[in-house]
Amino acid sequence: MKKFKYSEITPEKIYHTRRSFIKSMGYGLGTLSLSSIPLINAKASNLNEPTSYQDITTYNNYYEFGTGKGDPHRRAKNFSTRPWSVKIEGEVEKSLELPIEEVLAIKSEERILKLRCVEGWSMVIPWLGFSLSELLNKVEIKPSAKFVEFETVYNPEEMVGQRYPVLNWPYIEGLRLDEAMHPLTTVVTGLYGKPLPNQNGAPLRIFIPWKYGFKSAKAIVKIRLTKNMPNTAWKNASPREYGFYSNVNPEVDHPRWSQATERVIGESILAPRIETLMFNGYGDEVAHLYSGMDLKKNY
Ligand SMILES: Nc1nc2c(c(=O)[nH]1)N[C@H]1C(S)=C(S)[C@@H](COP(=O)(O)O)O[C@H]1N2
Ligand SMILES: [Mo]
Repeated sequence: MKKFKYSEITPEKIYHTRRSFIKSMGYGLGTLSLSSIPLINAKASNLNEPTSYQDITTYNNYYEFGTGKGDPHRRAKNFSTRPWSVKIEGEVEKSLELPIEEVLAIKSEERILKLRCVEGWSMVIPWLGFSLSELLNKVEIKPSAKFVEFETVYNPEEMVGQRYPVLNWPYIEGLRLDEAMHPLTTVVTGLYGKPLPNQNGAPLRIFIPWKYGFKSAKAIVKIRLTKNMPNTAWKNASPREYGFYSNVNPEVDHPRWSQATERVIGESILAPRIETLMFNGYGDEVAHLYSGMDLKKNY
């Protein structure tokens, strides 16, 4: 399976570890591509150790199935992910409805990316997926489109959490169009080389590694191009706590807790928390999207 270019996906710390590893081997960066360094060679940072399949699939946030971390894996077992289709609509010349089979036929690759939850924990997940731009390029986007909205399925029969007004269902998330077109914005189709488990967002979800985990909506049925900034589920629930951008930023505290550090899921509870990095460590790739913006105001 083709690996995504490391310089584009690897959190900063690991990236630098790899660079020094390469240097210590006496190779120049010009002669040896970063992606040819096996994962096993750069263990200096705990960020580099993928979280276990067990933890990734049993410690979840998916309020449609309950607010407990163990609820999704217990309650999503029989969730129906077929038949399924994804509509791309809104500010496009012609809207498109793609059967899930066509989406899954797009070539996925392994992308080892870190998830940083706004609650202060993180995981490293070997996703399978492809860039969202590949899907968006299937439609002709009108110049009036400035944002992209993602909508999770509404199915209270099977999603017991949707029977309660915990959030304003269906779950809506959104990105600015240029964020959505960034190659790191991933349509996730699987993890650990397997189809995506229901609790992780089957049959498809998005993943934006430099933003807090809640931006990465699960079980998507609609992708809507819009003129105006989407009214996202979490911003709607608590605008003071959750902004539209929600870039990982250790310098901007959540009103109720610091965002400076994070707990690594899978480590002993006695293990020290690690430092949270700006843009979750993907700043080299994405910081340019926000040049000139006050990220304290645009949280
Ligand atoms: N539809 C939907 N998507 C969602 C959520 C949710 O409650 N509903 N939770 C979000 C949050 S808060 C996080 S941290 C991630 C967790 O993804 P994971 O369970 O695959 O680790 O999913 C995000 N996507
Ligand atoms: Mo989260």
